[in-house]
Amino acid sequence: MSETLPILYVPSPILRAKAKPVGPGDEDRVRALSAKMLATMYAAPGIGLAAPQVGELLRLVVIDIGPKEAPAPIVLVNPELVAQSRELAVREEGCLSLPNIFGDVQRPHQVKVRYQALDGSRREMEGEGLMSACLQHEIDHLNGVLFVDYLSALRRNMLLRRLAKELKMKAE
Ligand code: K1U
Ligand code: ZN
Repeated sequence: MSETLPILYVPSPILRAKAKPVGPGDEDRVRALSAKMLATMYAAPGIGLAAPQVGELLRLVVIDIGPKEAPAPIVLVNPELVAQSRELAVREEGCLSLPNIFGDVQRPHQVKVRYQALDGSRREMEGEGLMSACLQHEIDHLNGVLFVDYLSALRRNMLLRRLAKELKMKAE
């Protein structure tokens, strides 16, 4: 198992920045980083992780929504949302960068995502339900968007204030 990385919490400004595309020549760095991201995601535990959450402003995401007994990791390099259903679904989301904060988010029920695999090959995948929410949540991270941005300002501010208080108490 690879080493794990510290996860950044809100209000880190890195979580609000736009990540840069992975380019030619980044292969070794991205392979090593994705292994550490998967180890970090499994240890958290979580079902997804985007590179900015571990301080790397790169368009790189890892996902595994499967059961613990049958790991099915997916590494998405430069993922792009290319299609989405009109049908919407509401699901409760959490975020490893917002510990113990949960909220109901409405998003397209189905999406199609184009990305590159670690070997540079071009791929497409479709997801619905939890996979769709996870793909959208992780791609949002690459654009500096957090799930709380979809909540009302009142609810978002209440949750962010609660988190700030909890993190301050933990640090004392
Ligand atoms: O990106 C992240 O912060 C990870 C996040 C992904 C996510 C969760 C829910 C909906 C959409 C995207 C998480 O993994 S939060 C933790 C979580 O959902 C979970 C943890 C353990 C078991 C099952 C789920
Ligand atoms: Zn998140």
